[in-house]
Amino acid sequence: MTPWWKNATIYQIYPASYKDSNDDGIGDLPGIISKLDYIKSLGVNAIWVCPMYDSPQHDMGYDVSNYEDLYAPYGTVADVEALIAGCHARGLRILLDLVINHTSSEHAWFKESRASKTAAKRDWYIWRPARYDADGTRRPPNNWRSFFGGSAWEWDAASEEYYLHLFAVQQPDLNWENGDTRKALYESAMEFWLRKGIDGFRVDTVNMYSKEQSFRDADILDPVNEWQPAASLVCNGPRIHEFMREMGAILGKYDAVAVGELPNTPEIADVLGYVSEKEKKLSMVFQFDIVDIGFGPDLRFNTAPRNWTLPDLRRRVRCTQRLMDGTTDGWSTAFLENHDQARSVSRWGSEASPELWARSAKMLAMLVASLSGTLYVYQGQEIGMVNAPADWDVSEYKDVDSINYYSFVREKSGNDPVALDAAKRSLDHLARDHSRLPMQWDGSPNAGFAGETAKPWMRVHDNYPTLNVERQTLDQTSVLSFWRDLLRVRRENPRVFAEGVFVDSDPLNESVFVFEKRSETQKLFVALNFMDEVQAVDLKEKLDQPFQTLLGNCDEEPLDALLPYEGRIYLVEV
Ligand code: TEU
Ligand code: CA
Repeated sequence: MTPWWKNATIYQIYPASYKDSNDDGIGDLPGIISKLDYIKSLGVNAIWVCPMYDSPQHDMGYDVSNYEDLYAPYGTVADVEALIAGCHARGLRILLDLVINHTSSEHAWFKESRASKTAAKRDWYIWRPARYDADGTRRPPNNWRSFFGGSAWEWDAASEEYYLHLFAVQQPDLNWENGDTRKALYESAMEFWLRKGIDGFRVDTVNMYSKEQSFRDADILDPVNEWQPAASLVCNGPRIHEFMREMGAILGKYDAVAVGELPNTPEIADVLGYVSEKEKKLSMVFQFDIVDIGFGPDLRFNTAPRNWTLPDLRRRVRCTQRLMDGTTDGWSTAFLENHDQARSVSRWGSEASPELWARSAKMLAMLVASLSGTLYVYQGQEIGMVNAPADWDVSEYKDVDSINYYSFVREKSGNDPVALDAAKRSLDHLARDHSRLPMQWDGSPNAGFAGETAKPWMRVHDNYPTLNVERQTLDQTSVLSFWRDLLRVRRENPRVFAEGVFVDSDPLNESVFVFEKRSETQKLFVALNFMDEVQAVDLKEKLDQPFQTLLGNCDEEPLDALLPYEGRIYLVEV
């Protein structure tokens, strides 16, 4: 029996930016509840709600100060219970976000831990003494870089030690080596909500809980930077699978699904360690092969638009898809967007004209929805939302990752305008902020995200009068209508869409991405033009059996050419 989540499409919601029901400018749970009928109408099977827990919001809720209560502007625990009931009443399932590599520095546990070196909960976090230079200058315990830049260690003057924070200073890493800490996490962050009937979790940074305990310096991979990336020392550590088995046992008690965020794990054998069915750990993972394309080699933002090639993208697609080639008992995911990624149309499609914007949004939809694995759609992707305009001032970027990067460049360059301009252009291209602009519901002020008197926490995109749900609902040729059709054909042909074997027979082609998906009884041919010019193709030689065109984003369908950003999905019954 195929578990529900294998052939499912899961819709990701970022609570701060989805729907503000009380005009305080912040999205909230009653707002999400008011949109459940819309969500159901998309044809998705479940929602994943990003952290709504109590938090000082230094990292938009990924800094949890109380796992068992809500960030007040989002609502109350009762609102979550109403959201769970609202989902289940519509045949939707609900996943919450599980953020247990770290807590907020405002969490009671951390306050107790930092009280003194001998505090009962001292060992619940990762404290280490300073190192000192020859001249007596105090230094962090090692050279690890935080994922948000700078040292991964913060000096606590009161208790005279450093604590580890792989992310923001306000996100101290929990010490998973301590069994009491794990037990408290399993109860407070997991079972408190599982008992309320949620269907599972998206698990944040799922491979970072076991660090190499030597805490030795990371290899110098970036000689010009004082702090070094430590992914190899903090990801997939020595006890991670022991911890995964503990979590898997709890999830199993509730028959709950778990999708783990698995960065920095390129080897399939390592991925299988997390998602092989017989391991009884996680159900599936988010791998970063596709979405990391185009990132800088050292820093995410040290890059420029369109610095990727189609052969590189195809190779990355194959990296993830090969896990589901019928030879393994593992499972993965298909996604192009989430709250950490810039908008897919801006990264890989076109905004050159309204026609190319819509066509490329549909082309990218056909790419991701034709891939095997559980499909994830991020709020706004279904209407083709795009990056914030490049002429917005840098002050519109609210994300800690963006703010830290811009400050880093300002410091490093001595406030050099050329360097700062390049940094702003990098943020315009790849900042996480682009996925966090308020959802665009209609053409009213604030795009219907909030009432016209509200001041949304993040600026609404200027294009909301023409790019919004209401306008696209009325238009059968809209991106939204296309996504509804696409999810329908995927639902109607689950074996070949969600479980079919991916075959790319032309991996070096630099302009047109034609791939197949094969099941026992059907074959898909997906032909996608990634360029803004007409491309000659020879689809005739592939379509040598009777075929059906399931979907396409242009009117004509010559077998020897594809228009700019044209895509088609053909179905062959074998
Ligand atoms: O993201 C972790 C994260 O940033 C990974 O993608 C990885 O560490 C990095 O990209 C290097 O590959 C999760 C959440 O999705 C993010 O929003 C949070 O900021 C972060 O964890 C901390 O909780
Ligand atoms: Ca609100």
